[in-house]
Amino acid sequence: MIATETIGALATRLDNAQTYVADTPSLADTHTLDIEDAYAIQAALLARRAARGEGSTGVKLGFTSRAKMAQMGVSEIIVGRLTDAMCVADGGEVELARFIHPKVEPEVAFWLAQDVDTDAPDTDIAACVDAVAPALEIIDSRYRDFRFTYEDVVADNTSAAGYVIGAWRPVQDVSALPVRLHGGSREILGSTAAILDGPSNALCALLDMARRRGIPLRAGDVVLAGAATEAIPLTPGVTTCEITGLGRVSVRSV
Ligand code: 0L1
Repeated sequence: MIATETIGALATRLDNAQTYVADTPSLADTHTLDIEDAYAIQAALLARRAARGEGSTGVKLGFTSRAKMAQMGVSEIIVGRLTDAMCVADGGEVELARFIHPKVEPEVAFWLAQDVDTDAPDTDIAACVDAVAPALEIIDSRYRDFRFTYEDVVADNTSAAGYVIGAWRPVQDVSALPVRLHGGSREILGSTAAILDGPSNALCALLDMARRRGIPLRAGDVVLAGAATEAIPLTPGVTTCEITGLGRVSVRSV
């Protein structure tokens, strides 16, 4: 484990990269980090945001597609935190100048209606979910030229930068719904099945991660279950995610 001062310094570096919209080299260029260090840096980064008044709104999962895991050479999902500063209203506007090199992904969002008891061995996390919605996640890696390691991404709060949630609906089967992501000149088709073979598997994986990493899952939290397709650049104009049977959600970038 690296020294506490180093954790604080690296969290400050990532926080400044986001605040001043200035990319930073991979932490791995100068530090040997393990996954515990990476989550400790993420926690320190979120503590800085909380100290500025940002409220926690939930969690997001990353590397939930088999293709992305293979690309990164890993077999474990990653967890990041969402805050109210990242939330954009459905159909609302975001300023591209807020970001370094943003991309956008189509996702399924779950809404937790009750606290999840992460200590009990038989917790049914799906039973704590009250609603489901289509979502867009804006990711904005703070690393120069997208050059990062697995630990770098975790430290950087899994590239979390923004999210948009469509209309919430009662819980339904979302295991294999067609997905269409459209933005700029790009249209990507996919399926929610790409999210760990069904987003409800992502919930179980989240519970496991929450137990191991001491992440609280509270009533009112949003859970972004992971990307259903590859990410596309966030470009000026409207980006839409449409999930057949679940609805659509959009954001306008200016
Ligand atoms: O997929 C995710 O949301 C995790 C972030 C992956 C790293 C990146 O492409 O910025």
